[in-house]
Amino acid sequence: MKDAKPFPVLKNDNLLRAARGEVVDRVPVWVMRQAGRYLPEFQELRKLHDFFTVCRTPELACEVTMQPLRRFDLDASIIFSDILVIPQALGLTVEMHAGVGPVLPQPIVVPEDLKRLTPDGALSRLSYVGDAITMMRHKLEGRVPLIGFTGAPWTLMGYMIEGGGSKTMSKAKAWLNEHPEDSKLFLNLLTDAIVDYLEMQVKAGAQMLQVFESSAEHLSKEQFLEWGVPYLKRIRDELVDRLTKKAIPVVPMTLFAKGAGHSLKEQSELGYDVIGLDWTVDPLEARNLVGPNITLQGNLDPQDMYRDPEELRNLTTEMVHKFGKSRYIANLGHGITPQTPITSMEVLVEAVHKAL
Ligand code: 1CP
Repeated sequence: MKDAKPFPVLKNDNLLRAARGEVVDRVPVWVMRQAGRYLPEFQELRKLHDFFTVCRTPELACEVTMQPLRRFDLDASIIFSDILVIPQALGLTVEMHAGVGPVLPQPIVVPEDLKRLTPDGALSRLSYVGDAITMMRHKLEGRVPLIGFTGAPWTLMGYMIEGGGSKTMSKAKAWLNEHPEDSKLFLNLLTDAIVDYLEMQVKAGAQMLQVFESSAEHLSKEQFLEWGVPYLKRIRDELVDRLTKKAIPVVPMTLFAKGAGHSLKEQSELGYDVIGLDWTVDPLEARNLVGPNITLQGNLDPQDMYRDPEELRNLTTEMVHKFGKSRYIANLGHGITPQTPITSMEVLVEAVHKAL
């Protein structure tokens, strides 16, 4: 790496200990999308810079990554980026439209369009993420671990076919039925790019990794087992294999498959250290399904962040009591939403730390 200085020693490693099943001083807590639109300082910075300019400029990406840590006593940071940087690196244009979200004006419509993707050199086009991670490790001064992340193959395929977010993912689901062989090709191409990308993030300094399979919610259990699981397994297996061969320490990995509470047992068999839960899953049932050797992460309903502080405090305490202090990382069951009051984050973090 360009910056050869050793990284500062980690002071609060509760997140990593929880992921490995070791004893923690306190239940670690972080929040998906903790750097984002609910923070006025994020909104201010976004008035000055386009979304992908923030992602591509390490100083700006680090500033935004640091913003929630200045306000809240969080136990993790997550590098500011987006899952759609991979489709971009594969040659698709991705625009961020205010109030809409990501838009891909030239989506993959027919199997022939796969030829437009440019996997050669994709990793070098993502080097800015590695630069931001390395810079962030220094700026954190060892305060908390830094999480790297990626979108999972099915979720990325969905955005690339739909041309953006979709309530149904119906075009992408039609591909699975109408072009099963090309769908496999597509998912394998994405899996290869993802493994390269995660290896690069670990080399750059990511201390933990999360794979976002956010669009699992659109698949039936049978479809998730066919179109999600094999690729999620290959990501984990190949990454471990590559790092091990290069004598690079393997970092803990989280799988967050939103809406796949139907397959927790299957998810727990893929080799990930942590399984992220959305809020539809009952903590005790999840623990029964995954057994004692997996860490669970989640899973307060992001909507609960709009409740009175007292109610939010009680719900959070109750959640932590259900999961317990061992093998647990507190989080929401999906990303924090833009109108969330800042005070709710304070209440959440404090309630987690005081619960046990
Ligand atoms: O203009 C803005 O500032 C846009 C808001 C925004 C932000 C803050 C988007 C657009 N992405 C992000 C950052 C982001 N995205 C992070 C940052 C790190 C952190 O957690 O603090 C992460 C982890 C993501 C991941 C991401 N992007 C996911 C997976 C997690 C999830 O929410 O399910 C997905 C599906 C996306 C796509 C995306 N990017 C942005 C939006 C609004 C969306 C969702 C669009 C949709 O499906 O309708």
